[in-house]
Amino acid sequence: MDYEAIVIGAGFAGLYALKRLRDDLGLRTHLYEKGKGVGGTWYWNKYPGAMSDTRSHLYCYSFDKDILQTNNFVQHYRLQPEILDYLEGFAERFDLLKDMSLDTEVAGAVWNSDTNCWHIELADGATVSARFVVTALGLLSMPKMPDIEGIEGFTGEMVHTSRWPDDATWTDKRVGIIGTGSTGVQVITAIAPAVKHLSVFQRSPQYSVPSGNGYMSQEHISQIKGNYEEIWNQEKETITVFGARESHVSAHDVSPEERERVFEEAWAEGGGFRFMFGTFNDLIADETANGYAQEFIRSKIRQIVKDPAKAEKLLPKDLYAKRPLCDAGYYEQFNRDNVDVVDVRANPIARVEGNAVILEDGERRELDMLILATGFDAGDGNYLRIKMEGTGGSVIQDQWKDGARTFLGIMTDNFPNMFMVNAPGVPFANQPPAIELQVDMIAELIEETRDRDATVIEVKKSAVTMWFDICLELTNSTILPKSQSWILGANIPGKPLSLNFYMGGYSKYKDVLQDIRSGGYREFSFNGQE
Ligand code: FAD
Ligand code: NA7
Repeated sequence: MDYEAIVIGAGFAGLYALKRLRDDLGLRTHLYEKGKGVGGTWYWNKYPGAMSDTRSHLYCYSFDKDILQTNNFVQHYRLQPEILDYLEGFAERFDLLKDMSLDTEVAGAVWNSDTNCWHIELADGATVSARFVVTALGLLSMPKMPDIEGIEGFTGEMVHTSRWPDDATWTDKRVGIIGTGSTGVQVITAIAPAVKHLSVFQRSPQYSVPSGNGYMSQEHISQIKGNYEEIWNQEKETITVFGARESHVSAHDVSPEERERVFEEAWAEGGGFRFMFGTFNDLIADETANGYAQEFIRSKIRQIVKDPAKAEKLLPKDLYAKRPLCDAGYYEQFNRDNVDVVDVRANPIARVEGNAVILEDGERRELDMLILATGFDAGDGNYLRIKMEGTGGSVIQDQWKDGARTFLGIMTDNFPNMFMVNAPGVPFANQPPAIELQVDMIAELIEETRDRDATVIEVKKSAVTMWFDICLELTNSTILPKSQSWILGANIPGKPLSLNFYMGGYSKYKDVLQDIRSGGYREFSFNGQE
């Protein structure tokens, strides 16, 4: 056996897993990452305007109190270069790089029931073996390319936002962008002032609120640093841990004037999660409550966008139930003469020819650069592209053909000793602390296996089925199934329902883990024993 544990992926999840398994459990551990550097999401997504919209002091590992004291975050939200710098610094500080192979893609993982080991196949054909594997392949990591005739032959510069090259330039160019999700909104806002012309090919208009990003006062920063432990403790009792002060008030229980006041206050303060979860507690649970928020944001769009024809195209008419967005002046960009919105639902893109995007009505837009902000095959996207074979010839692609099924998002049946971070079924919450919960549980389960003098841990199918049912029930108690987005896998044509999230959120997930502990880990078998 080459290693006791192998970790795949060097984002927030993989880096923390390597540290925990190697330093705290003392396992001989190695990490493989297909990127040339560490950082995961923040290594790949270098597009202009990329930022996290979780509060700066919460978009980091919560265990790492020292680094926050020395880390100089200055704005409410961290921009991509700062987050990448933070993760690179984390890898350096804990001396993680010496146990990693970067630029190394994992192509397969096959379980050997005779030796109770995983055989990991690397893309270059080499094989390594390990007792345990932690796959930290990313929630939003496998890029989704649009299926448009002729696009691969585009003769200008074409770039997917999650594969943004360091030397890309857009100044004074004729740029087209497909996609107006969180990414598209950030890119458009960042590049609009500099480009010669921007054609925004919009399929679904978006609800977005101001981010409210800006520099924090020194007092505010000192106050956070001085009370950091307490802030995290309080946050960890919330559902989302986004720092958004979740509301306990229904939108139905206040007068129309009070609703307006609450929405105005949230709009002025900024933050997408703050707006969706901090105004009223039923915006994602109740269509009428949701409708109040929709109408408020639509009225803001009408006020901001001066050209009524453009404003009409930008007005979302469906539910406010995708991942909540925020921006640094998105709608304002459409007041520029050089920025245009093309409604590709009404007039779809027919094909790409040479350097032009051709619309169904025959209109031809010649471009120097085409930006694809078309999102990701979320959740199981990276899993389904690896050959993964568990016990008795089980293959992940077959096992998950009707949608991914996991217990807690960290393990699936027939795949002993294989743990996952951020696979479908993880809490809908700020990611770094949610990742810590999962990785800590994985470390605990490996320790439990050792304490029982066992070499094999496997989750029971009944636990996987139970977790799926819980996730389904919670999702069905929201209006999410009525909206089409990556949250339930609806952005990938033909993809079955993908329950990417446990909608109980962080604090309830933490309670579930405690129940498992108190119950003696009966959801798992150890060396085949109950
Ligand atoms: P990732 O960071 O995606 O890392 C997975 C790694 O696995 C990647 O580096 C990938 O190259 C590697 N990998 C995959 N397959 C293989 C393979 N076969 N072989 C080798 N390596 C492989 N979350 C929030 O909570 N708040 C936010 O504000 C927020 N903003 C976001 C903004 C953007 C633009 C995006 C894309 C995501 C955002 N997220 C946000 C979600 C974000 O993905 C998580 O917060 C977090 O970074 C996920 O970390 P991870 O380690 O699980 O996955
Ligand atoms: P999203 O949120 O999935 O957005 C993708 C966008 O691309 C969305 O506007 C899509 O329109 C659009 N899209 C995708 N394919 C096409 C085609 N073929 N034609 C036209 N438009 C298309 O991805 P993001 O990267 O913005 O954000 C993902 C997450 O990363 C985000 O939630 C953050 O957590 C970070 P649609 O809405 O499907 O009509």
